[in-house]
Amino acid sequence: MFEKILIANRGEIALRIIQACRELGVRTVAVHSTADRDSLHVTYADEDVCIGPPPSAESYLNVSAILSAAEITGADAVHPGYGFLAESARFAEMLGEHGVTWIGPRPETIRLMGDKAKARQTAEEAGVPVLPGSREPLADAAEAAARAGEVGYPVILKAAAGGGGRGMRIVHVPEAIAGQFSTASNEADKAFGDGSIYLEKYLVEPRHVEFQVFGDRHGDVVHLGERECSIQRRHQKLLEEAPSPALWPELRETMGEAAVRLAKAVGYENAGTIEFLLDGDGRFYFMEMNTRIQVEHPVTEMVTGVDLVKLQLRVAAGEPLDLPAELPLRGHAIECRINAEHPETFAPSPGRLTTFHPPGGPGTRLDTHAYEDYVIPPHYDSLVAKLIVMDSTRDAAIRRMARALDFFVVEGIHTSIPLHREIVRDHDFRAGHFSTRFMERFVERRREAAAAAGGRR
Ligand code: MV4
Repeated sequence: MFEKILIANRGEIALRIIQACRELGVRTVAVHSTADRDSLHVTYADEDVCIGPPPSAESYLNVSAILSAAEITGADAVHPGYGFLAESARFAEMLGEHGVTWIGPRPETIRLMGDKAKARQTAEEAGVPVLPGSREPLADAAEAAARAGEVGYPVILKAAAGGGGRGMRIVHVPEAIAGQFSTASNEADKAFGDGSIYLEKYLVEPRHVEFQVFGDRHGDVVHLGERECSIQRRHQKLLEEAPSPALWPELRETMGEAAVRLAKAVGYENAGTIEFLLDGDGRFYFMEMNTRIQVEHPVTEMVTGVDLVKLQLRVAAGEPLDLPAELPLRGHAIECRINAEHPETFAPSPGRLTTFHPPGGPGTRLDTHAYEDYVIPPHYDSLVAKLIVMDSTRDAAIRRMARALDFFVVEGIHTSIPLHREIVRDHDFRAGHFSTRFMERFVERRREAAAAAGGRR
């Protein structure tokens, strides 16, 4: 095992990694911007290094400052968390050149899966279902029109260098394909320095179901079940659960086998997530692979009993996975991402937490870097806390989440807690009847209800 690792991140995930390290007896180095001097990850780490001013580009994305911090503190390894440099193949490579271990997959794997067109092709070659579409990036608007005609409308144009919803265009009619292709390609070129676009048949109301996979350095790969991630808004997940209410044992097995097949095909090491779109008839299609630990990893930890962050360190240190191929899953877990934002307008709401009373009790976990009087800086993402509950059944877990949300008091800023209280009481959510369009409908219904109430006044 490593003696000392550097954590190239901030917020709750930096703290989560420090917790794992403490239990493993690994010393920790925090890096931080000048805006994060009073952050708990700095307080709890054994050592800390200031790496720059508040903007991420000059601190948490500052590769040379982080490399220097690793060098001067003598860190054996770097854990990137999620976001920032977590999927930078170049950073992973540079660490290797400096003799520092990257706690994550090999740089080549990050690079391959970062190209969403190549990832799709790799999945297809591994025998994992993909939607009808283009195998290679589209050469021009004429080819886009030809392919779209073959697969049938609606189609979706995706940037090879995009991912997570960035640089996508849905096209419903042939008249629009050429124009949309050109706009998408130009935008992708501006945003990512790569205008490559590929195309797929567009699924209208899918669910987002993703499988947690794990590989070790000895060629062993397992999956740890799935997470249901359809409750999201503008590609930001709001609530995740494990298991998915849409799967049944045979489908879980088939999808899990597909996920493992793809991970094995690329010699996957460490933690990864294979995202699928699932239609109403139980057909599933590869969407993307994320080559990092994810925000929503705790729901998987709750139903498997596996500490995924500790496992990341063990596997990166060369230890074997030592997990059964078929991991038993127990109970049901739900996570609510509590954001510092207005529950109706979704506008960011940084500032001081004048009151912070977190909930506790059986089966209730809170992953957070927040505390009373902590000031949420305006420079980073708005995640304040992840409230995770588990219980024996989905119904019981929902009731536990409703209770925990009711007992969570935050004052001084706006948070998404009131929004989450509404979601967990929603009839369709409770019934498990929803798709990726759930929040669109939810916000629309709320607008209508507000308009009706206004009309009565
Ligand atoms: C799709 C799709 C429908 N059909 N691809 C969104 C994020 C990026 N990973 C790909 N995404 C989608 N790809 C086909 N062929 C619908 C989405 C999508 C979506 C997927 C998961 C969760 C939420 C979503 C919201 C809008 C669109």
